[in-house]
Amino acid sequence: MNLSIILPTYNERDAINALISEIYEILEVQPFNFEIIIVDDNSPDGTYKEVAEQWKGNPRVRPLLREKEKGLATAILHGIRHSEGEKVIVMDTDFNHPPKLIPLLVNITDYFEIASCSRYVIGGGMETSRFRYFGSKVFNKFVHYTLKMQTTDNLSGYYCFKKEVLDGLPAEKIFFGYGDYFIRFLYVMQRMKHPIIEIPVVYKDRLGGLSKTDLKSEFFRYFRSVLNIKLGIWKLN
Ligand SMILES: Nc1nc2c(ncn2[C@@H]2O[C@H](COP(=O)(O)OP(=O)(O)OP(=O)(O)O)[C@@H](O)[C@H]2O)c(=O)[nH]1
Ligand SMILES: [Mg+2]
Repeated sequence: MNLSIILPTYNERDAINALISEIYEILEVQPFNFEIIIVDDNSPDGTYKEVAEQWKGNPRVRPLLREKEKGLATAILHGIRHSEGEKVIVMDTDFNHPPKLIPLLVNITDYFEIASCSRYVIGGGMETSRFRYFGSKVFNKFVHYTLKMQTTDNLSGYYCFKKEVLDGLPAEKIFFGYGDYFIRFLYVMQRMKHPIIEIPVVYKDRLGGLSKTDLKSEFFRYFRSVLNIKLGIWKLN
């Protein structure tokens, strides 16, 4: 298997099948094998059922249901662990992350081990909220100066990587919490000197459903996560 797309969902019934269809149409004309893995945390709106019914009998679309555990980062790790692809793409399931970048991400990871989408390289941006765009930009500067990270968008969460970069690593020590897991992921990858390229992305408006991000509490979580790395309170080994 060449590529696994991981789609974490929580109450995304409105748009999830449209997103899977769009990804599917992009991928079925590509010269590589793929699977699309949906990791749903037993969403009350019935996201899992919606996907399972729509794609029944199609082995390329694999909905996974987590009945006990909840949380974005552990859902992504669950998907990665159940995936068969040599490369993995992780993305939001509400159309914030445009699927048209998928072929580019897959091709460019032949040359770089990780391709991470960024709102802060030339050509990137955010159609959704100016407040979040600039707030995130300032936070990313803070991450840059505190942890000496070279990546410009450490909260993106739309990326492709060769799965082997996680070989031998205690991945559960990276993949916990919410969007802050991505700071830890990029931090570890940069410390391990894996080649990373940033690709410009323009975030689109969420299509349907409700946001799961509570800006204030997430900001404090992200801030704490960065300080924990800096002060050595968080360590990989
Ligand atoms: N499986 C799983 N997925 C989650 C969980 N929380 C969020 N997600 C998914 O993670 C992605 C990001 O969540 P969003 O609510 O879109 O967060 P956001 O992009 O910061 O906020 P918006 O601007 O509203 O799009 C979406 O695909 C969600 O469905 C969770 O606890 N479990
Ligand atoms: Mg979103």
